Amino acid sequence: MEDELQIAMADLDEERTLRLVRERIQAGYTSVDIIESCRRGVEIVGEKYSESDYFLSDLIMSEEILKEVMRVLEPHIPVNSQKGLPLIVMGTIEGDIHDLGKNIIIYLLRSSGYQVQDLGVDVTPEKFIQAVNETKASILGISVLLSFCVGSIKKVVDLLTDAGLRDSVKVVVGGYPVNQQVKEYTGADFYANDVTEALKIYRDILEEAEGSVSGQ
Ligand code: B12
Repeated sequence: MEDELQIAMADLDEERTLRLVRERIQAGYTSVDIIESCRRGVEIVGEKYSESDYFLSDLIMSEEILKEVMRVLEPHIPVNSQKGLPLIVMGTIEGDIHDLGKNIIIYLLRSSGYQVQDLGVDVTPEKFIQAVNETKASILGISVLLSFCVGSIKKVVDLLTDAGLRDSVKVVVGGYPVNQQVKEYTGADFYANDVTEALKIYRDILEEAEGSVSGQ
């Protein structure tokens, strides 16, 4: 099915994109649906960049439009102040400065009541371990958009194992190049490259934790 919003985003037409976002909010679309249409549009921007139809300036333009979309969308994202949810540490892996997807996931998680410590971008494996140690977080989220940075995620998982923390921390990796193969190579527990799957993973981890507590 043709998705007008996805196309407007892929065309880097800011005015049309924001108009469609506002129309969809009015029409009752969920924020997840709206974000997904935009993400797919931005994916096309990336493909056009790979084919040299778009340039670096177009990637930057897609960033600006996506930030505006989030500014329009954020006041409409429902807030759930559920208490006692697990603490999540999250960051973009060393060498990589892409953070739009990570920031969206963090925003949605915080809106759902999770506490999230955001380490930012270009985070070294050592810094991830230090943050897990300091916060005692039980979930570690790592974002990666550049394929050649995937190796550093494996290093994070290896360091967690060396520190004796592997069994107490669920590792979730996310981002455009992430798939089952990346999950297996890095030793992560879960992977997601869209919002719906990402939120489902955190819900599943929570349910599993609650199940193991009530089952004790
Ligand atoms: C916007 C963009 C940029 C912006 C980033 C701005 C920012 N603040 O993030 C700028 C212009 C800075 C940029 C720079 C570069 N980019 Co760029 N960029 C993109 C683009 C077009 C969109 C990324 C994006 O924001 N998508 C929208 C968000 C919502 O989607 P997402 O990130 O996938 O996140 C979703 C899911 O993956 C998931 N998710 C994400 N993180 C996490 C984490 C967890 C824990 C979970 C559970 C889920 C999750 O949930 C999110 C919501 O749905 C992509 C194309 C693409 N296909 O992704 C290229 C792309 C990633 N860039 C690319 C490249 C090559 C570069 C540069 C090297 C270009 C250059 N010559 O300088 C630099 C690298 C700089 C660096 N060191 O990091 C390539 C990477 C190729 C590769 N395979 O490695 C891509 C794929 C474009 C392409 N097809 O060639 N880029």
